[in-house]
Amino acid sequence: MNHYRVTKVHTCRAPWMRRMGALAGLLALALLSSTARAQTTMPQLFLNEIVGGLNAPIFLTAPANDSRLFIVERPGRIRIFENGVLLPTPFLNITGKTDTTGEGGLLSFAFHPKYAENGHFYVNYTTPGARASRIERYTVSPTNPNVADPASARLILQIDQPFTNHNGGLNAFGPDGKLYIAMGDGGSANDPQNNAQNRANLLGDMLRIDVDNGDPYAIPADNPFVGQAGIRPEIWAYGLRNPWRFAFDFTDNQLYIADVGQNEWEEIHIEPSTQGGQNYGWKIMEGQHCFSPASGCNQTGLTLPPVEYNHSEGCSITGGYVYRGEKIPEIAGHYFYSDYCNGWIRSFKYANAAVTEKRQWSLPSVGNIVSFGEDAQKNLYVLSFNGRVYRLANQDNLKGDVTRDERVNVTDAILVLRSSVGNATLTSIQRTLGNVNGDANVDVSDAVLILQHAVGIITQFPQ
Ligand SMILES: [Ca+2]
Ligand SMILES: [Ca+2]
Ligand SMILES: [Ca+2]
Ligand SMILES: [Ca+2]
Repeated sequence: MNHYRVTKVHTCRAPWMRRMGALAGLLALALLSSTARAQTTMPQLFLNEIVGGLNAPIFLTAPANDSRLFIVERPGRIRIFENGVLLPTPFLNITGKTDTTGEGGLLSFAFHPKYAENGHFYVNYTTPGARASRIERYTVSPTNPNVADPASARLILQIDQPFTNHNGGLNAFGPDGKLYIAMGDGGSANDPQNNAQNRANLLGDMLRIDVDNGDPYAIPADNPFVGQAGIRPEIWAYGLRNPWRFAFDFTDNQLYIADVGQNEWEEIHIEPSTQGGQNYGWKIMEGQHCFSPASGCNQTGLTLPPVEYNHSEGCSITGGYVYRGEKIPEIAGHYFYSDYCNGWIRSFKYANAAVTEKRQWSLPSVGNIVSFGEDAQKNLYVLSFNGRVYRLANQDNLKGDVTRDERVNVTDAILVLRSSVGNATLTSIQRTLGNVNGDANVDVSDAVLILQHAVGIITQFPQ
């Protein structure tokens, strides 16, 4: 194209012609963006409260092919939520071995991929005063699937902690069947011992061990630093500050690590789960920015995060999961995360080294989000500092479900009927869900429609 000619023609046009041109451009943009919106219509998501009254819920998981939810309470208990009931007896109680000093406590656990056969699971907790991080294996009772045997404890790994914060804390098995353990830089601030860049210790690292061989574990032969002098062979990747939560996407075989930042930047690293050896940069860098030194840092060999956000938008990243559940197909493949201080929930897709579809969801506030969790059906959960656990849901699927058990049945119709005669009071969320005919009121006509839906006379509510 002849740039000079284009410029010349443009400058010769009358002012009104230029305005018309600009208007046509705006119109085209508007049409384009409306097309884009139509192509990416997303459901209205909703956080459906599943269970409350927990004591500092901090992690949630489940064994494969199991309908139970296992919820970690930070003081040292694992609770089971089964068939709508929080069982009074904990699955495991190790409150005598841990306390919640600093950022300590029982921080997570992982079921062995062959839990159904061997009954093993692996906890990650800090010893009293957060003096050390301990990885222990426990085994379920041979006679009661809802209770673990406290006497089955077996120490797998202990890592001394110099400070009470930045203990990492997540255990998870990868697609390769190896146990991955996220370790923070030890704590204080600004990594005073330079632990994240020092591969002679296990602080500030992602570890990978083989719990099916060795005593108490074996080093996988394909760990990236095996045989290198002065480097701990357990290290899978390093240069992490406090990787509080990380997640494997078993569909795309990617590892997402959400690393909590220091003063300015929260970051998410995404790498193929088969690729180890990365230096994720801390404390040379914080996010995509030099930290020490503050400018002109040597970035050679560093792997930078494809996603970061500034402390103007939060204070501490809470990493989540890539959604792979069946109930909300529109968000399949989207990675969800939050911020502990601001409580928003955001997501994006990551493929071919590109981040797309970044969005912040419009959701009711549920306070400080401590962690996400995933059940055996790959439903996604949000755990709040308020002691409650919420399941991510499509609000349209909840229409008519005023009891919010994700089933529309006679109980819902009765509750709406009772509220219409002043015998029950609905919350504003219940009113939104119960107003199935979309008019101004929640009344008998809604109850009738819900009843018809419950017994199969209708399969859809009027829009
Ligand atoms: Ca620490
Ligand atoms: Ca280290
Ligand atoms: Ca219901
Ligand atoms: Ca209505």
